[in-house]
This record gives sequence, structure tokens and C-alpha cells, in this order.
Amino acid sequence: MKTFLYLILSLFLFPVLNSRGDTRPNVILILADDMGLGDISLFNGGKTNTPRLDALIKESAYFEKAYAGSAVCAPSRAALFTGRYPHRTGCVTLNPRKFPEMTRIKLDETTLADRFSKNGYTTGLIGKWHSGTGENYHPLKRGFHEFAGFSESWDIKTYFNYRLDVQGEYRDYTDNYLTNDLTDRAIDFVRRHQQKPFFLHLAHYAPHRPLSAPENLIKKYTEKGFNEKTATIYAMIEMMDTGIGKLIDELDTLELRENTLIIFSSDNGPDPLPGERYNLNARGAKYTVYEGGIHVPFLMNWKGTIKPERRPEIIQFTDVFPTLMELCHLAPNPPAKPLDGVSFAGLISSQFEAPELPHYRFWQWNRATPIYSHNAAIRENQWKLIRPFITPNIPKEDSSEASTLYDLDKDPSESQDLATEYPEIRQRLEEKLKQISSEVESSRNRQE
Ligand SMILES: [Ca+2]
Repeated sequence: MKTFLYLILSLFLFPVLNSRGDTRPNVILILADDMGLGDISLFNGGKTNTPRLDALIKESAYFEKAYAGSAVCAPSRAALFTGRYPHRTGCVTLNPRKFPEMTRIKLDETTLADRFSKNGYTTGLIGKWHSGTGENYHPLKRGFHEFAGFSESWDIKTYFNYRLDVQGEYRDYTDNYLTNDLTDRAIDFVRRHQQKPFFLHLAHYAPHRPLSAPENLIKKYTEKGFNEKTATIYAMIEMMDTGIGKLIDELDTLELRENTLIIFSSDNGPDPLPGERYNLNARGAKYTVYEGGIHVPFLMNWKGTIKPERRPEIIQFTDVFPTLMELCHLAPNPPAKPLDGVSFAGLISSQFEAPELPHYRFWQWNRATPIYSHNAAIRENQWKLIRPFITPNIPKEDSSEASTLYDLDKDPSESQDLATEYPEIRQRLEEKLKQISSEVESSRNRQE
């Protein structure tokens, strides 16, 4: 009976069948690594050269206030993959060798790939997997049918000398450039699976360290006056942009653009360690919960279905899971734990109801076990309260440093602390931050 009802409901929900007999779009989720808003030439007055991303932004719903799940890689991706704050998933920090239990998504969590594969999609991950090492945490055990990439950053000695895990088999490569290799694999995946719905997560490593790019392209940027390191980062970004363009051209050739939803974002802001670069005058960078660490580019492109426009709403990585469930009409199978994010499908498609987005958004990161008084933030409308970053090392105890408060509508660079002017707002946000912290911490400490 349940199946019959679902079939009736399906007919109602999927009124128009496309040529392959399925209205559900393919999904390509492209993530850059440590790329900031200021790395996109559309926003930086031509410092970089990203013509394909520039064009894609203009053809897409582009979210001007989009946030990653964390200021660093693994926890940010945990939020993207589960729709839940990273602490709940157990994946809270960096360095899988030092902290294996704190850099993996708990096995009782449902990932995006689990949900897509259970709903009949072919699922593939090409590129970086930083959501768990060890057999049970391998991407092929977390919902992906195909994997070609790496789980350990030391597998990438340079972008010209790297090791990839392809379906569980390791191979070294010295005759290619990593970004081009990942692009070619993504194109191959799309060609092979064009007949039925697919979910492809293309997780580029660019422009993450180790800095390496073709000499002639680095020269192009040193000649513009950038130092060697910054020039290399910009060359890496241009290589990725070219690759994304090639993938989009292939979708056009295969006539898949109208049933393929493309998402592009970055897992956190620019890393200040390898080389300084322009980031729209945002305060902070990767590792901090200031805007420079967590405010990221975010676009959704689906030709003929999603209207190209700039969206002003505050969205966060935890919203992506429920949004894709709604846009792709996926049944809630396998079941997921309660989500922190909310679907914003209604903002970009009139097929869906307008959402009530979460009133508060929360971020926190420190090395090792979470300490919620350290490098934590909460946002409510234009207000953002910050518990400041106190040390790049492992903090030993709670921070007693006072909270700061910013009005991001008037002060996007977080330069004017308004905590003493608005004590009531500060107090309310401090309490809410404490409440969310204690809730996610008890969730983190559950028995799996
Ligand atoms: Ca990253």
C-alpha cells in the first residue's frame, strides 16, 4: 500500500518526464579547497582570471551571504554531507593521523551519498575525501559507488606527483597535473552515467597547498606584480576554472544542462599560511570564524529551472542536504538524524514552498576536543557575536576573553565591536551560543 501511495504521489510530483524517463536532475557538487570570495575575478577587478566561474555565477542563483560549515576543511564538509552541525557528526578538527576519531563522520550518520544512492542515483566522489580514514570510513562505505581521490593530504606531494585511490587501489601519478586529472575523471563519469540520474561530488584540491602550477601560468601572475606564492595560487585557481569550464562544455555537448543541477562552493576561506591574497577586505581567514574564514562563494545552476539572480538570504552548508532532498524529490531513505539546516529550494524554484530558514547560525573550531569559548560565532540576522580565536595551538582551557559583536549589514569587515553599545543583544547571543554548544556537544558524545 505504501509503495502504491508513493507511486501516486510520484506521478503528482514528477509531472513531466524527460527523454530518459526521469525528472530528477543529475547533481554535480563542485567544491574548491581554501578558496575565498576574493579569488573570483568577477569580484576582484581582474586580479585573478576565472572567466568560467564568472559566467556561471551570472547564469545561476548566487547567494551573497553563504557560509561554510566551519573555518576548516573536515568539519565544514561534515556539515555539507549530513545537514548537521559538524560537532554532532563527531568530525570536529583537522589531521586524521593525530586525531582519527575527531576527523571522521560517525557511522550512524546518513550522508548525502547514502541518500542519493538509496534513491537510485549513481554516486561518485572525485578528489578529496577528508571525512574519515580506515576501512569503515572509506567513501565506498559511505554511499559512493565510485571513488577516485585521496583521504590523506600527504598523498599529494605536488600537483605533478601524487597518489590516488581508485576504487580502493592505489596508484602513483607523475605525468599529469592533479586538477586536470580530476577534471578528466569527472568528464568520464558524466559520459558513462548520462543515461540515469547521477550525483557527482567533484572535490577539487585547488588552491590548497602544496603550491604547484605550470610555470608559464605562474609567470603570467608574477608579471602582473604578484609574488611567487600568490602567483602560484592564482595559477592553480585558473587551472581549476578552465577544468570547470571543460566539464560544463561536456554537459552542453551531451545535452544534459537542463537536467543537471550544478553547485559550486568552497569549504572555507583562504589559507593565510602559504601566501597572502585579496579577500574582499574580509576580516580573518581560514581557521577563524570571522567572515574571512567562513563566508564562501555559493551558486546553484540548473538551466531552465533556477532563475539567475543574486539572493540575499543567509544560508549555510547544513542547508544543502535538505535542499537537494527537496529539489531531487528524494524519499527519506535511509532515515537521517534531525537536521540543523533547512531546505531553501523554495527560494530558487516556485515549485516549492518558501522556507523559514533557521534564525541562528553557529560555527566553532579549535584544534582537538572542542572548547566552545574559543573561536566560536553565532549569527542572528545582521548581528554576529564572536568568541575570539586565542591560540593557533591546542587550547588548554576555556577562554575568558570577552565576546565581540558586529553589525554585518553596516560593517561587513567586522571592524567595530558593538558589544558595549548593545549589551542586551550580546547577552542574548551569548546565551544562545552556550545553548547550541551544549546541545551539539551532548550529541557529539552519544554512543554510536
Ligand atoms: Ca579547506
